[in-house]
Amino acid sequence: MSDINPIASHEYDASQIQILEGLEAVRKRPGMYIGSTSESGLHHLVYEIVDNAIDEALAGYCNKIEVTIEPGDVICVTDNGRGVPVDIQEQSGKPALEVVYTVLHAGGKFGGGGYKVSGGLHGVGASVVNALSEWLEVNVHKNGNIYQIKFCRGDIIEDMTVIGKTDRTGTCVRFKPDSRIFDTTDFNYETLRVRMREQAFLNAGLHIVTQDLRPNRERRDTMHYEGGIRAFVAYINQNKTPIHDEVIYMSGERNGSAAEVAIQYHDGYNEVLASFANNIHTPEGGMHETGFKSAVTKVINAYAQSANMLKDGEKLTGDDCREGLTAVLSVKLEEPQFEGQTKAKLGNSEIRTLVESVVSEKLSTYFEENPTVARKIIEKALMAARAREAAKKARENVRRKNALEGSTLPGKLADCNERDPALTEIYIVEGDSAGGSAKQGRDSRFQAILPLWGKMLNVEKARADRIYNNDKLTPVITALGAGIGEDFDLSRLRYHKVIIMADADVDGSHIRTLLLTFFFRFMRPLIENGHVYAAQPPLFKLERGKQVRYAFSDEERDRISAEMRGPDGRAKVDISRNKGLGEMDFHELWETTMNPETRILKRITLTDAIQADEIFTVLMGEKVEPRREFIEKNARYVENLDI
Ligand code: TSJ
Repeated sequence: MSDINPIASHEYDASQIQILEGLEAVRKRPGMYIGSTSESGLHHLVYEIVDNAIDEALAGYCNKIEVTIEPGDVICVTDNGRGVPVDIQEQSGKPALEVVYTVLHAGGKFGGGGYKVSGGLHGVGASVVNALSEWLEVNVHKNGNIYQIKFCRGDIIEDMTVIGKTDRTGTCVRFKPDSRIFDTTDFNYETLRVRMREQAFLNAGLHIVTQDLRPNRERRDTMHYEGGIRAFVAYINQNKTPIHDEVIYMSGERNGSAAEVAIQYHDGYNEVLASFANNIHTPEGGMHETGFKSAVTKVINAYAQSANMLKDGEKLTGDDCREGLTAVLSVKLEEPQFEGQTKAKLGNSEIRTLVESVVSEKLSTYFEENPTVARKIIEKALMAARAREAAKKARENVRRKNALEGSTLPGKLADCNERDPALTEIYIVEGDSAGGSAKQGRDSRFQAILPLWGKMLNVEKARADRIYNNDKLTPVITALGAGIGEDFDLSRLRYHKVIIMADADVDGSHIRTLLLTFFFRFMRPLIENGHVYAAQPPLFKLERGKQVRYAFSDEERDRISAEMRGPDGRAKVDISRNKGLGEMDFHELWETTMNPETRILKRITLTDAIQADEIFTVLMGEKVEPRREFIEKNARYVENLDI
């Protein structure tokens, strides 16, 4: 180096000092660069390296990436891209490969042939991984040579040298995270696999292989999706029932930015919107999501309007339009601005306009060309809107009632003595006479009784929203004490077991359907948290002399009657079909249906409630055809419904 001019040499030394300070800072405050030194920070190292290979794939030069956990928690990331440049960089007089690993913030964006779009969450790059690794080595296949360089805790310990010949190109990075820095160095294969699968979905056509070579936990997965984000949406919906077969795909670009969107509606209620900017997940949303949402709402309302599907003044809100929607939204842009608490929110406002115009144009066109799908989607949004309206009215009704009457408990409620909700139960009982027996038969220490409706509510004549405005449901809301709809607060629930007690006949099944639908739509957490039960009154009463027993199914009836007849088989056993709750005396009701020692309760699951809701929708709906179909199919259960 003695023949280098002294000024240049001086500059070289100065920049060297700066570099050392840079990586020193990373080791002093690793959290600043990778978030934390816990498990999440550890895995972040892998993403940081993989992001560089993904960038190469985005640039169109790489179609295969392998991520391997080797024994000893060593990570190896390999790609088949062009290979990190190895030529000498003018500013530093060092091989570009060395600069990438030793200069903070030097990403993959050097050289004229670099690419426009780049990931790298905080733009920290490979040097941070190097600084936080006990050792790190890189092999670059390029120009027919294999170049190697080695580092130890960020310091170079072997200059770049050629170690052999090759006929391919690519980069291979191996590193062992520094156990002095990290709380744990035990990699979770599943965490890496899920992250890599997401990347495979986001980069259509890219092959990703993940491997675990650690003893006794060997695994290997290959991931490759030609469909890209369409396949991502299909994957998310795999256990759901889509309401249209095809995933709708839209894309467009402008001024060096690109947007891709894939959507599909299913028959459920959840909305899943997964958004990405430069392949980085943005769970906090941002401008791309804002543009997407406003376009979807606009297009759906415009189509519904032009197809005359809206009543006068009716409008579909954004939430209505996204009920049951699964969407993946991926944008690429030159200078992503990540904001928010966890830097997971996209701030670039130009992206909102791009996504909004892509979705507006492409989705309208899709609707024009696929009117059947458009109608299905709009009908779904209309259902959501009408349920929302009904819920709002019901809430207002309850608020108004409470204001008028105070929050006094309903007069018909026979409350229990115990005050701890975890220990109490409420029986919601169909009919006054059954209500009377239940009040007499109960254990009033912990069982409350709320009789509903002297007579069966004439459900078939009432429209869905009127049911919820119906005064008959107000006592249920006040007795449970936890509010309704958006105001529902599970922590205020007055009884942890809510037991619906209704007959096994048509009227009983109406009440159950109605109550479950009501809970499902307006007190869903009640069902989700397993607080709702159906009492199971016995179906048969068996008598031999003074001996009385009950059976809950045909099989049980036969078994018990055989038992009661005894081995000689000549005794006479009277079997009667239970006529209904109202006809049992209080003692019988307690023994068969209410005594925790002997009763059978069926816990209502969300699936049960969804089923009830569907039955209800068909029964209450304004469409005659599906209702008739339903009734014909289920004639046994709804025989005395008059339509
Ligand atoms: F950054 C890194 F070292 F961590 C890393 C980089 C890790 C891995 C696994 C792969 C890579 C990487 C970098 N793969 N491919 C590249 N490509 C370049 O750096 C490259 C190659 C050629 C040109 C060119 O203009 O000719 C430009 C670039 C950025």
